[in-house]
Amino acid sequence: MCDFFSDYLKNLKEKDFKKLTDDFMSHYVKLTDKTKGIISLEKLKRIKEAFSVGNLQAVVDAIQEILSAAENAVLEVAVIGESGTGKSSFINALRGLGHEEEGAAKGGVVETTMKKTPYKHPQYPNVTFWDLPGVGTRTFAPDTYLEAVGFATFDFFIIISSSRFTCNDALLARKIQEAGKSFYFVRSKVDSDLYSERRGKPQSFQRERVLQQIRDNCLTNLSNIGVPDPRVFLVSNFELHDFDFPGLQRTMLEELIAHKRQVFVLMIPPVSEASIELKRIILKQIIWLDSVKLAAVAFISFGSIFKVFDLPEQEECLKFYKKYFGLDDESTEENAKKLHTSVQDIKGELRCLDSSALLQDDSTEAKSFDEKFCAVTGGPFSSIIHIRKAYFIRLKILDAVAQDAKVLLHKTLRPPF
Ligand SMILES: Nc1nc2c(ncn2[C@@H]2O[C@H](COP(=O)(O)OP(=O)(O)O)[C@@H](O)[C@H]2O)c(=O)[nH]1
Ligand SMILES: [Mg+2]
Repeated sequence: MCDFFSDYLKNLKEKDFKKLTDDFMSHYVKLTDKTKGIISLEKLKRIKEAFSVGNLQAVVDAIQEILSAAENAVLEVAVIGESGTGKSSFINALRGLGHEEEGAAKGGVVETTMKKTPYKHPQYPNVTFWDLPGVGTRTFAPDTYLEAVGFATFDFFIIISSSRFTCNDALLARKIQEAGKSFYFVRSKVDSDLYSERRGKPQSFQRERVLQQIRDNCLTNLSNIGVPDPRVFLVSNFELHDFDFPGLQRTMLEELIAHKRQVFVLMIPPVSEASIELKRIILKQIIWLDSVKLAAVAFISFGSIFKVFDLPEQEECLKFYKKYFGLDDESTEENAKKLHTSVQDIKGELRCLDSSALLQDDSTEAKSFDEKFCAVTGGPFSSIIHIRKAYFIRLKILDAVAQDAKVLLHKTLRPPF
C-alpha cells in the first residue's frame, strides 16, 4: 500500500519540497474518492504553496484552520412544502428519529405547522432543520415568503411535494433560485405511488416505469418554469435506503461549502451503504489531515516527543466513531427495539465492540515501518513514527466501525419476520 507517512518523513529529511507537495496533493485526491473533500480550493492552494517552499508552519496553520472550521460549522436546512407532504417525517428521518420518538417533529394527517419551527439534531446541536409551511398559506404570502422566513441564513432548501406539482412549488423554486440559493426538489411518498399503481394495474405494473414517470413529471414542471438543471429526488420517508435518498445525500454533500461537509456527514443517519461510505470517506480525510499537521508540528518543534496514542485515547476514538455510525449504546438499544431482539444479540455481531482485539496495533504497515526506522531514537522522527502508528490505528478503528454499521444496516433492512 502507498505509505504517505514514510515518504513524508523521507521528503522532509531530504528537503524535497516538490515531492512533498506532489505527494500531499495526490494523496488528498485519492482520499476524496471521487467526492468533494473538506478542503476548499483556496485552502488547498495555500497548503500547496506552503509545502512547495518548505514553510511547515504555514501548512500547520492552514490545516488547523480547516479542522477548526469543520468542527465549528453550523448547518441550517430549510424544509418547505405544503401541509401533508411529509416535511415532518422527512425531518425526523434526517435526524435519525422515529416518528413517535421523543423530540420528533410532530406529524400527522392534519396541518400541524403554521409557523417556522426549528428542530435541532439530537446529537449534533450545530445542525438545525427548519420546518417551514408551504408558500401561499395565510401566514406566508408568495411575494414576501423568502424574506419572512429569513432565507439568507439557510444553507440550502428542500422543497417537498407528495403529489401533483403545484403552482406554489413552482413559485417557490423560482424565488429560491433568484435569491441565489440551492434547492433540492424531493418528491415524497413514492412508496404509496408504487403501491397504488400496483393495485390499480397489476398486469402492466412496472416499478421503474412508474418512478420514471414521476421523475419526468417533476423535471418537466421545473424546467417549464425556467429552473435550469433541476435536481429531483424520489423518496420514501419510510424506506430511506431505497429510491433516491442516498443520491440526495451525496448531492447535498458535494454542493455544500467544504468546511460544512464534516458536520453534514456526521449527522446523516447511516441508512444506506452509501451514507456509511460518505461518512468513512470524510472521516478518513480528517484523520489524515490531523496526522499531517501533527507530523509537521513534530518537525518544526525539533526534539519534542509525541506521546503514544494510548489505550484510553484509542477507546475514546472508538466511542466517537461508534456515535458517528449509530453504534453507540443508545442507538444499539433503539435498534434492538426495532429488530425485536436483545442488545446482547446485536452486540454479538459487532466486531468493533471487541475493543481488545481491535485496538491491538498489529498492522503490518506499522511493523515494517518500525523496523525500517528502528535505529532512530528521539527527535521528530520518533514522533512521526508514533503519529503514523496512531494514524493506522485510527483508520483501523474507523474501518471496523464502518463495517459493523453495514452489518447492522443489513440486519435492520431485513427484519427476521
Ligand atoms: N407512504 C408514505 N407516507 C408518508 C411519507 N411521508 C409522510 N407520510 C405520511 O403523510 C402524512 C403527513 O406527513 P407529515 O410528515 O406530517 O407531513 P407535513 O404536514 O408536511 O409535516 C403522515 O400520515 C405521514 O405518516 C412517505 O414517504 N410515504
Ligand atoms: Mg408537519
